[in-house]
Amino acid sequence: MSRKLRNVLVAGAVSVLAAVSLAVAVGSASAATTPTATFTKVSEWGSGFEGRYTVTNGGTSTMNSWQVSFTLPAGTAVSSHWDAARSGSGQQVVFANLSWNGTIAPGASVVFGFIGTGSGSPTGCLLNGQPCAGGTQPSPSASTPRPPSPSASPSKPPSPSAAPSTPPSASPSTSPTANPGTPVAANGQLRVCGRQLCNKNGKAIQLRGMSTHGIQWYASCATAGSLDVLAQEWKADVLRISMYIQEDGYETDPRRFTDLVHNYIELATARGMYAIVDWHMLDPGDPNYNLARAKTFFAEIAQRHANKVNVLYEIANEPSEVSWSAIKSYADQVIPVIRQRDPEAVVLVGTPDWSSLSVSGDGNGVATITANPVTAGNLMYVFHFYAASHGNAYYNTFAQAVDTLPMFVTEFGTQQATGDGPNDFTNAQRYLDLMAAKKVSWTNWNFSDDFRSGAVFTTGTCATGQFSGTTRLKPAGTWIRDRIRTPDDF
Ligand code: IDC
Repeated sequence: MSRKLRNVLVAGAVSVLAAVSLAVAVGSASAATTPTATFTKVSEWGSGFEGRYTVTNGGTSTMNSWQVSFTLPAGTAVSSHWDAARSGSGQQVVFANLSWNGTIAPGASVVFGFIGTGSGSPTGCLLNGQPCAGGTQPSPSASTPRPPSPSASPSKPPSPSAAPSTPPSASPSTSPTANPGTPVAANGQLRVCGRQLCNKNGKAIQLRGMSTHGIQWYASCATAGSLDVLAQEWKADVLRISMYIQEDGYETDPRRFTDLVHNYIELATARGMYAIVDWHMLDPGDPNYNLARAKTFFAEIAQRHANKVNVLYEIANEPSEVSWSAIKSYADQVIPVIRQRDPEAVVLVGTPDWSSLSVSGDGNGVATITANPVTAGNLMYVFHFYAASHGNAYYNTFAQAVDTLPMFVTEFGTQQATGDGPNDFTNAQRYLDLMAAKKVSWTNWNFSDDFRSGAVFTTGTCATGQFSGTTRLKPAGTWIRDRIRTPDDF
């Protein structure tokens, strides 16, 4: 059976399971004339579940804050949550809005969620002290169990922005819905579940793909043709779009670079790949130096692509010579800008000392982050390594981190940290084996024809447009292509 067909069948089987899993829906947003909070079990896996509340303003005046409280039966508990502040004690759970999602216009909704342990469901739900089913005018279907509503599904509706917002140059020949069996069709909206990345059915998955080189230099290597090869021949799940801020990047022409990124997102989407928008800050190493730029950029990107399920936001490539608390402060300011517009997308945050989890610094990165995590949920921390430079100290820290924190390796090379020099495939394979075992997703540096050994194509390839096959690949390119092509376990 072909890999693609198998993916479709597996995805179909899993979504049937998800659809028959218990969905407890309280209230009917469409019928109520007052605010409602609707609960859905998005997925269940025996020992736990992902729960989601949709708070809908069914009234006629704007809501400025919201609080949802409920009771869980003994043996059921909340283990993690996102997009709400949690209080309450024992079996009594209270979730309230964060600073950025308290305002709900009439007719609009806000979603927050949590991972539950056990198998019970909430009861006695109150929204701002009133029954969640709709205050004084509960709808007739108030307590009738029903399947998850489309708005509560983890998959977003087909993107209305795909057609009108597509820059002409990106005009994809195929739409995402015309690509059944692609990674995005199989997995839909991703969410961080515990320390892992889960697909729309709540299954932990691993994505594997490539990072572009800096798009200010190597745009000719990331084209419709090369991305066809990446998606179809290499069978990549994900494209990282690397937009430098300095070094002739974004800061020189924000409009042009924002449009380039829009275009790459459309190209990845049309090929059924996930797209990581990489804010490639490098020097200066303090992400706060580019804070205002990052807010402007991510506001537009998140606004435009909010209806897509395949965009991940990497908000700081490699912080350096800066404390974790400064990085966290930056993340706590940029993430709300994204979440306000695209509430469900996974966000990736770089870690100290060139996304080494501080291995290149004080070495205490995992403990420091665990003690003072980024405020928002549904996010992962970033680790980068270069196999010919980064031996046991890096490996051991990473191995510790993957059991503790949600991790995503958005950059690694089989060579030295310069992206050049001899390959150490043995050490690289050690990292890849760990990432496969733990289902840690990765993108490799880089999909270009730069002269360095870490650029997959031989110099001059991009100008020819001949990306297919293996004849134009450097050793690192052949090696990584084989490891991306391996069948996925979606
Ligand atoms: C390198 C490129 C090189 C470019 C340089 C610019 O390979 O062509 O001149 O950036 O700063 C990273 C960075 C990534 C580096 C890469 C290899 O995120 O930008 O690319 N690397 O040095 N961190 C560790 C290694």
